[in-house]
Amino acid sequence: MLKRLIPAVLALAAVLAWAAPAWAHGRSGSADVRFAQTIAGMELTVVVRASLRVPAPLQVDVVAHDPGRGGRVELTLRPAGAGGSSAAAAEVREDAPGMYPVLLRAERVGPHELEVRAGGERSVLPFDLLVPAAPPWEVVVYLAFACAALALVVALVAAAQARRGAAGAGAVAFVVATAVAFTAGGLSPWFVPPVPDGAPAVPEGVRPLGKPNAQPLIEVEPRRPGAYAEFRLRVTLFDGSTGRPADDLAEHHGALSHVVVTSQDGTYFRHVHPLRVAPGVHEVRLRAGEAGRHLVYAEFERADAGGQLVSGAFTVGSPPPAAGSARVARPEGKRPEPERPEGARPVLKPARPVAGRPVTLTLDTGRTAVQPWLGMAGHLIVRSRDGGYLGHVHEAASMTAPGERPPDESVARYGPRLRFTFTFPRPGRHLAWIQYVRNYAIVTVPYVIDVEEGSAR
Ligand SMILES: [Cu+2]
Repeated sequence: MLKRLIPAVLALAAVLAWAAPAWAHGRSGSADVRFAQTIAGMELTVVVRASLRVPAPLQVDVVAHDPGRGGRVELTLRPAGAGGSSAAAAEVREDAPGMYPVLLRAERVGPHELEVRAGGERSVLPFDLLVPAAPPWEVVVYLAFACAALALVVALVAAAQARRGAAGAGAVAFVVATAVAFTAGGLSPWFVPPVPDGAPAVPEGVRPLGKPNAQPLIEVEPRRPGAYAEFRLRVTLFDGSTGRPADDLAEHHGALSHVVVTSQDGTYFRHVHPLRVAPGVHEVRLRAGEAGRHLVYAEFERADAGGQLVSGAFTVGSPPPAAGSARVARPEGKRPEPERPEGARPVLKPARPVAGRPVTLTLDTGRTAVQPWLGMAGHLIVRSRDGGYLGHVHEAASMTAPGERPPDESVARYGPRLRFTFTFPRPGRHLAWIQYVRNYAIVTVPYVIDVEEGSAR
């Protein structure tokens, strides 16, 4: 009996060892793809839902976190190379944050482009359309159960005909097949998941994290935006060795790139997600605040190169005016800066944070049903007063392990308390902004934290 089991178990191990090699940035075939986009005055997250097969309808949700003045958001899905495209549009309503589903059609797996158009702006987002592949162990389990059923029938028929030899063989085959099925099923959580259909092949000899970082260029247009005037901020990424555009950004916290713009004094704060207007070129339209120096931070991740945080600066307004000249007045009818919501007072523990030691910041939002934004229930962005340092921390309760699926925008199960743990590297005054989403709308809570010098230990 045992002798017969051993070859079966060895054969099973051989089949399962035929596990596919790990592939770059191992996104599972059952994960959604997210692109946060700041377009036409709206803050959107475009979510390409995972599909189980192709050809089939493909659901894309346009999540309007800040619908601004609203408008039509046109989506076009285009497979790389030949193949027909599919288009549809969502009508985002002014002051109606929420989810706007759109149905496109996917014809095949592999590299695709999703074009997003709104208000005369356009972004082209490359992604791989994946479909989960059947893992080898699943095939083994199904085959083994089929064999077990067949063996059971043979054994019963043979027993009914009083053929003891055949009945015994059938019974043994049934036991072996059942053992194989349960062994494969029971061990499956430890097997390497199969490469999804449509995933890019990893060329031989390519090491993960083997690419150099991208070289950034941060520019604004016009070079000196007027106070309260519209301007364009552009992040251009090059490959340092070839000089060609670095156009291989991976999805990083639900976007290709994240940009934070703050005025030196911190009264102006924008957390936005540029459009990919050309290979390696990421652009966002913004409206300036008061005149003065502004700091820009861009966070992104080049595939196989790891995450990067780069910074730049620009000045709003004309050169310092002569004494006594008039300041540019704030235009009427502009929406005021977001107010601090009722009850939102962060609590620090220890109350006087010390440089180099962890501090826990808890924000009581006063409400439950906080929703994730960019995969987290809350974001804490910290800047030193001079702007030389920027930190980004995620809410503790909503952190996911690598490979785990981030919570969906529609899941309103966080809060009322959001908790962040952070270590300030240097003492001094720091500006902090806590951001979270409720009823799909982004709430920003500004805060000032004074960090004390660490005593000698
Ligand atoms: Cu961001």
